[in-house]
Amino acid sequence: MRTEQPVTIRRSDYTPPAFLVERIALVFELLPEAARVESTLALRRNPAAGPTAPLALDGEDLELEGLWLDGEPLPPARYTASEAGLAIDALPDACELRIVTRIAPAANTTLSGLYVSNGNFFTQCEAEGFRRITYFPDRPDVMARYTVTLRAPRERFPVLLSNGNLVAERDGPAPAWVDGPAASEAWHEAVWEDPFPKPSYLFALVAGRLVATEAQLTTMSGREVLLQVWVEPGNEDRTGHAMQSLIRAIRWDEARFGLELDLDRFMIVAVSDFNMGAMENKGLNVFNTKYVFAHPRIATDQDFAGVESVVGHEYFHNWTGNRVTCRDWFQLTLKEGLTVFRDQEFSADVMAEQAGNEAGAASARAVKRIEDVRVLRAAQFPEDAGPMAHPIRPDSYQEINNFYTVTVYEKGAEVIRMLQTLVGRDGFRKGMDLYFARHDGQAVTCDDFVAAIADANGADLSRFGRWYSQAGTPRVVVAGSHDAAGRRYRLELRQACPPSPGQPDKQPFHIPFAVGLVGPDGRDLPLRPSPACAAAVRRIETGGGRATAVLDLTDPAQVFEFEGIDTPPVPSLGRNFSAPVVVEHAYDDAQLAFLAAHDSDPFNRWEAAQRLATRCVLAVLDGAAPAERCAPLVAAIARVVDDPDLDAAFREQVVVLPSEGFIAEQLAVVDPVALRAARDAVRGELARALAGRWRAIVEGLSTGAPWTPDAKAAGERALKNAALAYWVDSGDSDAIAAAQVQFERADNMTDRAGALQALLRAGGEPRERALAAFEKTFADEPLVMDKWFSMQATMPRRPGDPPVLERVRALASHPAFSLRNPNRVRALVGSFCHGNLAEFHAGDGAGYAWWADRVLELDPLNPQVAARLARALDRWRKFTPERQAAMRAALERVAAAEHLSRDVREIVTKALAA
Ligand code: B3K
Ligand code: ZN
Repeated sequence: MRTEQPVTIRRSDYTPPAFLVERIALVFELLPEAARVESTLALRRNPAAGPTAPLALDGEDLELEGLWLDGEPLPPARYTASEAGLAIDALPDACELRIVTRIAPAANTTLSGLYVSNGNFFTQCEAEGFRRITYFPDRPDVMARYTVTLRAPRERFPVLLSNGNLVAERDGPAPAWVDGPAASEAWHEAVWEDPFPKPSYLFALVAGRLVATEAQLTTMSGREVLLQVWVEPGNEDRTGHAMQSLIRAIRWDEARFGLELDLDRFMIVAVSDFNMGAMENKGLNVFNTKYVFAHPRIATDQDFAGVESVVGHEYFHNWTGNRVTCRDWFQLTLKEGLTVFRDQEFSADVMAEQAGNEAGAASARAVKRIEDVRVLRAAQFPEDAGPMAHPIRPDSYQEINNFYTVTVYEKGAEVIRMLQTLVGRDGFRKGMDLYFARHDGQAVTCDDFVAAIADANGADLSRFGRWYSQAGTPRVVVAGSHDAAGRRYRLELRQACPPSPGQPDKQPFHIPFAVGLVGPDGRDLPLRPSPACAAAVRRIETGGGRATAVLDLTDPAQVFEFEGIDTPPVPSLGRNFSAPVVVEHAYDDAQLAFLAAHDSDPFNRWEAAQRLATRCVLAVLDGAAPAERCAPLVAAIARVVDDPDLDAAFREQVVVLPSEGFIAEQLAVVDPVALRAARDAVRGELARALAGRWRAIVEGLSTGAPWTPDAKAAGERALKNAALAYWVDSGDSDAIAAAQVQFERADNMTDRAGALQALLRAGGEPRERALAAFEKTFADEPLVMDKWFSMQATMPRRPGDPPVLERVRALASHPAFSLRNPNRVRALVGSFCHGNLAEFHAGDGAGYAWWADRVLELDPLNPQVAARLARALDRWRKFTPERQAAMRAALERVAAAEHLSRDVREIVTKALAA
């Protein structure tokens, strides 16, 4: 394996490529142990680069067989070869270069480049995997037209797929270089042509024994297109939801953004060994089976939603990412933030449409918003406060794969959402239209995107650019005061952003801050800004009993005054989470309970209940008596649970307490064991005080009616399962019996896994019996076994239990576990290290030593997955001193390893840096 000195790549060092590739013809001769790749490049000197610059071809782990320039062999003296590729000097301004390389797909455990999974070939080229297939200027600003010929033994690899359109298929002889049994097999070939120029990271091939589910669709302009979902034989019955999601995504992009599918054929292929969720290769999306397979027997409602959103996400990349791509990898959020925003909107629109009426639609949108904000706060806020903090457009990196982060993706999506909030939904559409009119077919920057939004709307977004250049989560501190005599309410807003690595001081951000004022009767007060601040009030939205002002917060401190306010209102701040900031305001418990009951903004109703819950946990952690301290929370939650006007999905969001990870971020020093005890104490209060209600919910919603996939039924399942867990926590033995019945009789995975989760909380015999039964039933379903691994890795430790680490250790030797499969690693090792705070950080430091061993074991196999796992210790400085010392020792042990990938090295050195 390679051991590399850290090299830092900087955004400011960007230079245009010396040569452009007009066309590339690739011929693959595929055998698992050895593949031959012939690449013919039509090169032209880039007028934007110097007249003598050498051609730089990236290459990694390749065996070079030969090079030909305009038909003549190129002697080694004409080029310089290094670990990182080839440089060729003194080339004519236009020329043809032919390169033959050999690679070993079956030996490729990194799952980057060309590899083998279950006997089939797959590729993954983003970000820099194409260079592991052939020498090429492997950078997104080199866009070429591809023709791809695939040759392989016909029996073993009947299906040969690549990007674009299939132009020929024929049988042929085995290639001359092939010997042994493969030489006597019958070979065939397929030729694919992609009409659209694309960067190398969007190249893909798939070859093997696969079957397709198909659908035909007429696009908005009347073109007939073929849609295919390819899976291994036997899995056809679980592709329906992915196909329906694809069709919905195509329709949605037509309706919302006027964007049409531009190919005659669009394919999705499922693979079980995959480093991430899915990949948007042009016309040939490759997906982790987790985001394709959906059948109620094996997939939860959350899995169904995940499939829909990832299918949407990859499809939406066809315009935001593929037609218009990134100039360089620092611009990654240009495609990722925008595409996450688009998939969030897609899911929200689909959920709202299913709701049927206006109130249901608003609630469904709020639920989606809450889910997205939970992810942001649980994962991105900590990242933004830790050693890997970076702006959504980073300034430097050592390994780009380490920057496919929640910051680039989820915070990036929030930044796009703020742009939409600033210019309005119609204005945003105008901006998108201008972006495509200007940049279709180009590789561009984030500045180009913001300029299109600004120019289409005549908006001043000069300060807004700071969201792209500054890391850290801004804090907005709000003080409110009522002037009874003047009948005015005054809001004073101050913003500040903590320092982050390399950025000690921050400039103020342009924050769209949505506020409402809730009057004593629980209704929104009409908003009349005083003339002095009116210019900074961007918009007042009314309708449906709501009055929300969108304020332009651009300075470190600003004052907003509203007139005609007779009695002190309760301010509703940052409605619908209008900006990715932390909002601080001195609410008292009664005000939070009031907002939780009345706020016209459903997001902030949830938010108020979460604030109340967070405070309870923090107070109990500080020694407050749970029963007494939790009374206002219990009352507020009871009120929401009892509210017949609220749908089940929303009520479920309100009863779920903030995560340990989120609460940990509110603390200066974290003792995860104490934190879990405090949170469990608050849970216990809710469980016991409302035990009758939990029981009633479970019994009321356990109708025995057959499973249906609709949003209403899914919401009811979610609420029922949350209630079941509380009921079990209340200590009522009837609850355990009810969970066992549900576990045994469930006709769908949501209810079966929900019951199992509840039984894991119960512990003891019922837990072990259910785990054994689950394992037996689903031994042949890897994705379900992942749930089995992950539920045990994240389970609580009950009195008398050994540390959960012991169980996790044993599970790592389970025959269904493999360090070579990223889903298994995430399910067991990732879930434990990232998702079971109290057990991973149990006092003795054994978890950290185990973590270091796993990182070191995984790194030579798959650096990308190892680097993700390595991030589990990012926040080590936040913990108690003994834990800090043990974590530092574990990090140092990893950092001192003799052979370390660039990926893991960057993570651990940044974690250890001051
Ligand atoms: N663009 C890919 C992610 C590639 C990750 C490379 N380490 C999937 C997506 O965001 O749609
Ligand atoms: Zn993406």
